[in-house]
Amino acid sequence: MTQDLSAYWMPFTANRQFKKAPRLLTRSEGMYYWDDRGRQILDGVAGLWCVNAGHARPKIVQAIQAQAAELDYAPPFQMAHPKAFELADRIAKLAPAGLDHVFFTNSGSESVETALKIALAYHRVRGEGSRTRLIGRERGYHGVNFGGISVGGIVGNRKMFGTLLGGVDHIRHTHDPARNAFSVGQPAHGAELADDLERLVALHDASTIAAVIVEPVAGSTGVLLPPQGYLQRLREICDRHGILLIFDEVITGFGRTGQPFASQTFGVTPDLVTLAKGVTNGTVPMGAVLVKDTIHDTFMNGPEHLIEFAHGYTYSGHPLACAAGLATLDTYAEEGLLTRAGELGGHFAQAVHSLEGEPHVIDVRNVGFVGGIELAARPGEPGKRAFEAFLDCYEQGVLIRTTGDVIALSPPLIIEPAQIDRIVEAIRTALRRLA
Ligand code: PXG
Ligand code: PLP
Repeated sequence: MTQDLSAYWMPFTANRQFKKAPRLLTRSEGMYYWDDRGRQILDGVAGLWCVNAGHARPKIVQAIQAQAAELDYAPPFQMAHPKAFELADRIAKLAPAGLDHVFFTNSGSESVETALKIALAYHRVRGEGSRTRLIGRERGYHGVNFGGISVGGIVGNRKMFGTLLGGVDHIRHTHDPARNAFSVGQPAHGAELADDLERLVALHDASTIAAVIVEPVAGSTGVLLPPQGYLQRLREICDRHGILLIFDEVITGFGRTGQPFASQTFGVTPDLVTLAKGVTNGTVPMGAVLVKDTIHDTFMNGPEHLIEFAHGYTYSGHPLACAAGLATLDTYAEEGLLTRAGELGGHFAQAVHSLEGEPHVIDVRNVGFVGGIELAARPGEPGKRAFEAFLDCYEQGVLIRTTGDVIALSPPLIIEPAQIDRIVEAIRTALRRLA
């Protein structure tokens, strides 16, 4: 590397370590990346849980190129362009029934902020402005903005940043390896953990609580699945107390769990859904919030010349993102990708669970095309063993991702069985030579 790497302060990266031995990707196609050494690397993580249709898909590439030449930007406030309406309609048709309205953002983090604000404003508009409390869950990841880290439950993402949002509380996480280790699919034990919301209702009173936000499957924190019956129970408790239920589907959206949305996989419909990543196949930043009709309609009152919801981003519904999104949804539909993780999920499950019994492996978790392989932490060096496995796999030409001591797999939905096997064998090889 002749280039000076110092100016770029890299996100969520050990900057000094990285810059001593950079890993630079220079090209991508289908299931593969190529790096600056010209090596081909099998993508086991869909970039960062987002390139669900695989890389450089021609239809998406062409749509972005054509859009840039035709209409580069259109102001989204008191103005619009046709593709924003078209994409909103297409997304609403994929979404669980009743979630027919779409508010565009530019990332998962912005989607979370937007959903929390919709929840607060909704209660106020309908005359229950005392509902100001927001409830998250321990180990939750909801992006990095202030609302998201406040309801989030990852201490490392919170502790440096002061007092965060007031009026936030958390229910307990559902991770219970003592009872559920090596469960295939949803673990059997832990539905009763949803009752922790009743504890917070008893403490704060339902009349002060606006919404609860959870990931149907927690990704960033290490692939935590909802115990059987847990999400249903959470839904029931929210209904009983008039609390809105928000599913953060930033990683689970767009086919990751075997249905377009995890709400459909698990048969539980929330009031608001946050999405991002897969909506444009990772090509152009975009996020959105899906909103239940009754919530949306509550805002559509009062004088028609007034703005109903004082919120929005300069780049909400950006033309390039909308063009990319439409071509992405076409590609998903043409190739049946949004249900492929269900169809091939059996092979994927078998492959990742074959790592049970390998050195250091203390749990394996899976749903659709999501795999979590948890390693015992090396004493005094949390995360280091898994990171070494990541480096080893990269040298073998396979890109995996680690969070703490969990290896998280989330391959593009176009992956073939032999490629699943190759990823798992690379991990096996790495585990067998790791200290
Ligand atoms: N909610 C959830 C559930 C996410 O997984 C976000 C919100 C934030 O999205 P943006 O687009 O603002 O990054 C995410 C993002 C990982 C990893 O290592 C996962 C994410 C981000 C960074 C790393 O698993 N997910
Ligand atoms: N900061 C300033 C000074 C701005 O004028 C704006 C938008 O106009 C923003 C921040 C917000 O930027 P965005 O809409 O891209 O989130």
